[in-house]
Amino acid sequence: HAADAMRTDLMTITRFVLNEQSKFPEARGDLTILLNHIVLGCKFVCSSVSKAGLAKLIGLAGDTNVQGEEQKKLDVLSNDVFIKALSSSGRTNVLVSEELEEAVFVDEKLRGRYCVVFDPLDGSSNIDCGVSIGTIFGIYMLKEGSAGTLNDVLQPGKNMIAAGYCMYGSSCTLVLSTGTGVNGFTLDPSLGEFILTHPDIQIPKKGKIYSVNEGNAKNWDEPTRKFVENCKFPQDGSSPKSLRYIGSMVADVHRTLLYGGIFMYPADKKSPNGKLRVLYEVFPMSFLVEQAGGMAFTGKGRALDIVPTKIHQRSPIFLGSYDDVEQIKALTCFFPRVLCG
Ligand code: P6P
Repeated sequence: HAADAMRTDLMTITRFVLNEQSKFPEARGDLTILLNHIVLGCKFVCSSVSKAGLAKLIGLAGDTNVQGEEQKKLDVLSNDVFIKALSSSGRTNVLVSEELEEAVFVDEKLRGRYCVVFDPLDGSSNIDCGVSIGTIFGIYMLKEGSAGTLNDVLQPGKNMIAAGYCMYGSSCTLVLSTGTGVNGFTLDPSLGEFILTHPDIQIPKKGKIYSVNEGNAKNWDEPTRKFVENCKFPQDGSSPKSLRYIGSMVADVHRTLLYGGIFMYPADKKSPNGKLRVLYEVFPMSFLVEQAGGMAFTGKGRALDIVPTKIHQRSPIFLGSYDDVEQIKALTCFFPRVLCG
């Protein structure tokens, strides 16, 4: 009967978010409406990504985005879909997209109280070979008394009220936190609904996996080099960790959340701030990892404490199982990389 109950008592993401909203009597339902529009965007991108091979959507669109990378048609499509879905919700004010050099200020008639920072299709260089890619997003409230300026999206990550990602892989999985834990939903294409499949995700306290692009090892600083060395040749006689690196942040972080371990994009001599973007990669993933009981560290301090000054700025990141990130923190304090906060 339990299985039947499960089949008939479907916990959709819409129902789940409404349940969450009911815990806050003063809530006006704006976040629920905003999240529903984000879910719509994810469903659209999921369908486009799964058809890409057939619809010949892959291949270069000819333009290049602000990062100087060649823009694939799916990037352009995903960005347009999310900008339209977010602004038409009537709940957003300032939007930042990885694909757009400048922030978007929503038309006055449609303005709301939330600001969304997002990467519409992260890892898109992997599209053509079928590796999982994803949408990453973070949500801020407008600052007190603000009518919507750049400062509303230059807040530290700890001010986010929600964050999540949608991974487009063998299945379409949306992982979300609104500040009271992390939950995963899988799209049932026959229903067109995201169903709760990973309730209350808790990241294992310690993991057996380390995830980093070893190709950058030549340029790493001493703490990173020492930590990776320990993963491969443990001093305490424990067994070496396994290396798993997909090169698509959403896939690497999703595996880290479910299986444990540490995901790193460290600073190196070539890129002193690492590669990943603070607003729409580091902050949302750090928010989720902390909500799941893990830790997110920049090599200098807590990732969510960064106060951004530019919307596309980068930061090094070490995130995952609490005990594993503790180790890299301890090494950082031991080696004179920076003064330890
Ligand atoms: P590298 C993908 O381009 C991305 O932005 C992230 O999704 C991923 O974690 C990282 O870059 C991979 O970078 O230098 O290892 O190829």
